[in-house]
Amino acid sequence: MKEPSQNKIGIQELYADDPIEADRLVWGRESDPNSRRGFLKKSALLLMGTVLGGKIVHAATMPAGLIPAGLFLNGEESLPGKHPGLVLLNDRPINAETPAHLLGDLDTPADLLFVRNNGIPPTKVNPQTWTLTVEGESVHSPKTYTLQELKANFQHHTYRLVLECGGNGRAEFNPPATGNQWTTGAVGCAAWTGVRLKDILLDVGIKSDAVYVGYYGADTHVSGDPTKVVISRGVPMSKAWEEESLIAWEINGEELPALNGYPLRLVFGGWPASTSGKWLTKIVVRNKVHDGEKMTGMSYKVPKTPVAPGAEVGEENMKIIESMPVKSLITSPKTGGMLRLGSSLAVSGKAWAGDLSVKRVEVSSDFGATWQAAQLDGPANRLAWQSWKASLSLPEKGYYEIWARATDSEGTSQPMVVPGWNPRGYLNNACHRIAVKVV
Ligand SMILES: Nc1nc2c(c(=O)[nH]1)N[C@H]1C(S)=C(S)[C@@H](COP(=O)(O)O)O[C@H]1N2
Ligand SMILES: [Mo]
Repeated sequence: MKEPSQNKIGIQELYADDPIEADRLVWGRESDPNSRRGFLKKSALLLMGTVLGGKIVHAATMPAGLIPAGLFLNGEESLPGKHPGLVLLNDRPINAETPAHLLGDLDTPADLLFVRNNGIPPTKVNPQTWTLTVEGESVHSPKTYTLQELKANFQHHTYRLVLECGGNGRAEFNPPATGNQWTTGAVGCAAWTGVRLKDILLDVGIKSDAVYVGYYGADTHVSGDPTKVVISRGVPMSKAWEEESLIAWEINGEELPALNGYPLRLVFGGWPASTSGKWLTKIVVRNKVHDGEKMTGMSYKVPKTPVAPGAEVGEENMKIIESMPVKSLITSPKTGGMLRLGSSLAVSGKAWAGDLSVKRVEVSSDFGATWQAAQLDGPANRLAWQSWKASLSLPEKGYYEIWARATDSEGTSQPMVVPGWNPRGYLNNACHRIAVKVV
């Protein structure tokens, strides 16, 4: 399926010091529909048809991730409270990622933060009556707080924290893994405000045998079965006690978007975002590794030792993902930009490294043969992403790829190709690449 129309856009210039109005400058398709596995599920297409008031006739050839233009006819965004630039991967449950060129802000705006729902968000949320209960084998006695009490009785803290889905980058694994075919956009870093989980745990009183905390949220299972838990994951006590581990009600000074956990959620920066429970109603303090929904089985786990692509791996040989690996994104220019020969190309982006920090970012315009150091800012606080920028000169007319590679504080760099295959397609931290033409 070829789509030549966009290639006919006339030559546009990218000026080095110009903020890039990306949509005018694209010479190719931003994503080749042939390269994207996972066309929208039949059920999703049917549902979209209902919303659009008629079936999508050529649904079979509709590229994955395309949001039907009809959804925007009234100037409405397809997802409530979210930016129209998000790419919808699934609509039941809703999953949408952020294109790299929209992630250039130091604090990802709330409407640009990706959405990863495993179930159906609660529809009637009343912050006045919302409560959080802390219970489990390892609390002395359970305690319930209203949202008002959390806000009134504990110190507020704000941290910039990276949220990245463990499955970000999954689309590149081969053999493919089932699940949302995230490309690069299941990540963001925002200023989260709330109370420290630690302060609440201390207030409740935790026994010395505590091993893990787990969460429960108010979302419901896609099947409609009210007895089924959507997801209930968690973190070991060492992460729970960290100063940056928050029970948050604000993002960048605003209420949480409905799709991102309004009115209350956990935020564990640097860990798979599946630990950051949304629509938070309950925290359990366990005397063993939490065994909630999607803690057990193969979810959010990778093989203990490397395996060949496509290998069958038994559960006993899998381990729970903890800190996320070092990674970076080129947020400007947007892939597909054109540059006039003789001008230098300003490249910039973000880099992050799970529980660690990033000590170096390099860029390459020759497929990794040579690398040039980028100027790298420090993080706003521990577990925040870091901005970087570089200026490249591209010597002659033609096609280039710009690659970025980050190295963490312990000296581990991003791989240039897709790293270790794993059955569920987690932790792809391969270098991000964009295309640029010099004309
Ligand atoms: N209650 C609840 N919490 C949840 C989820 C969910 O489906 N339900 N999804 C988890 C997963 S897998 C991810 S990646 C993050 C996504 O957070 P976001 O949608 O705010 O970006 O939320 C996590 N917390
Ligand atoms: Mo996730």
